[in-house]
Amino acid sequence: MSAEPTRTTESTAFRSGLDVIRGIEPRIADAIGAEIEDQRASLKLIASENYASPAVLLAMGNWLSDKYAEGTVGRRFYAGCRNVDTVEAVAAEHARELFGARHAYVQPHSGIDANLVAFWAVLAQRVESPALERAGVRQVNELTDEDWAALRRDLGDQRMLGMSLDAGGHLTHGFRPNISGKMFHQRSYGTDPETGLIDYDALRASAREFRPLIIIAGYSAYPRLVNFRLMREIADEVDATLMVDMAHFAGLVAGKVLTGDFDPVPHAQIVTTTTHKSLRGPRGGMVLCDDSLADQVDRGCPMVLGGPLPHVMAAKAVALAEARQPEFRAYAQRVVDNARALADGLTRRGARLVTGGTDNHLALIDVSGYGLTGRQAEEALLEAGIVTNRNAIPRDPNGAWYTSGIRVGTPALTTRGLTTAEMDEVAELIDTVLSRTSVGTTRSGKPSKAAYALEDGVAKQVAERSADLLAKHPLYPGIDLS
Ligand code: DSN
Repeated sequence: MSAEPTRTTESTAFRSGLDVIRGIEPRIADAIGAEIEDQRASLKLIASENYASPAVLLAMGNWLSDKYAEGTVGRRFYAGCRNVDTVEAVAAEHARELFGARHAYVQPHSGIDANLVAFWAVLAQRVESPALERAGVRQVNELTDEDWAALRRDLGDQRMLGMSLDAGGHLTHGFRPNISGKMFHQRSYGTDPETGLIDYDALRASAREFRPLIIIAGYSAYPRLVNFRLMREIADEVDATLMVDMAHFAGLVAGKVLTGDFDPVPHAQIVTTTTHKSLRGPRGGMVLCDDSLADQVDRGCPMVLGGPLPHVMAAKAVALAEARQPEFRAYAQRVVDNARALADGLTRRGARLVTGGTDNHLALIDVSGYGLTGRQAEEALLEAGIVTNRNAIPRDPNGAWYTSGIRVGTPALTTRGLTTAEMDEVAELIDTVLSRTSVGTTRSGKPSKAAYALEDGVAKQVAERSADLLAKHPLYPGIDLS
């Protein structure tokens, strides 16, 4: 974490803030205080989480939150947006510079919002439809019933090719429980059963046959690199738009660990991301695109989004400024080094990893090798103070609820300062818990996919070792709320 400003300043800022909140609703002040203590005490391996800096957190707690600012910089539907204009322009400038993008739109409130903006922009650009054109330029509430009927007809047959969920793809990439799966006919591409890697030949064949409007790349549980140059080549061959959702690995792109074929920005026409994962910013989303999509993307609000969250855009600007510092490159490299050390440590102890290892910030443990479901493993690890999440593995026999996988990621522990040598100790703790957990039973004595039994004393012993490790790397050392 940044050493500036001083400990005293940070402590004063957060302590004073909590005092003010406590005066109105003490339970909320207590919950905020308890959250930092929980985070300090746990070994956080959730691949999509991180610890934002005090400057990022503080940028969100202020009166920028009070402003409505629908529209874009210099062209708002509300008066008095001078300061919001500054905030949004600075955030977008940092985003463009950091990622080398032609255009940046920093308003989306989350990853799904960023994806919806991108889907709409591509539809508006690519689908020939007078109704769609009208929808793009009018306020949605001005559309007539006839406009809506025509719109549904014109949009009815659009197709999206996205990575399958069990291969590590994301729900918002065209899957049924999500609106994207209702907007598009979706077909999935997956991974090779032998290697676990994306099968680009199969992807190409599928794209030629399916003729999607959008090929979407990006993942939330794939532990290897994606060749975006090749993906663009395939997209061009079938006249599809390449969209990359880099939410998970945006920090690795920002930190120049993913470059050349593995940097999505020069290859995709449109790139979306969240800002709170490896990028270490506030909870939110962002869209980067080339000039041809910029106007449509800027119509995200009011087409898809509500009014922007100016306080969160301010925090995005701060986080992006941090990510432009040389230290962030060192951080991104350490995230990957740590993930590799963790994966090696697990493999040496006999754990089975999907694809056999990792090239990015995450690894996926196939816990069926320990005789467990993901659900059992997740809960046993949590009992010992290790926070992970269960995740499907390719062709998972236990489905998306119980799963056979545990996803582990290193962005958070790396922010905390853990080293590669210490990741070996983390691997030891994970392996200890998993190898000493057995399948529990239901009340009627049948084996249960949810129940587990951790040997007596293991949780305590692992929690103590984990506390020793974490004590060497205090979280938010500049903040003392006592
Ligand atoms: N929920 C995020 C993750 O954990 O990967 C993705 O949206």
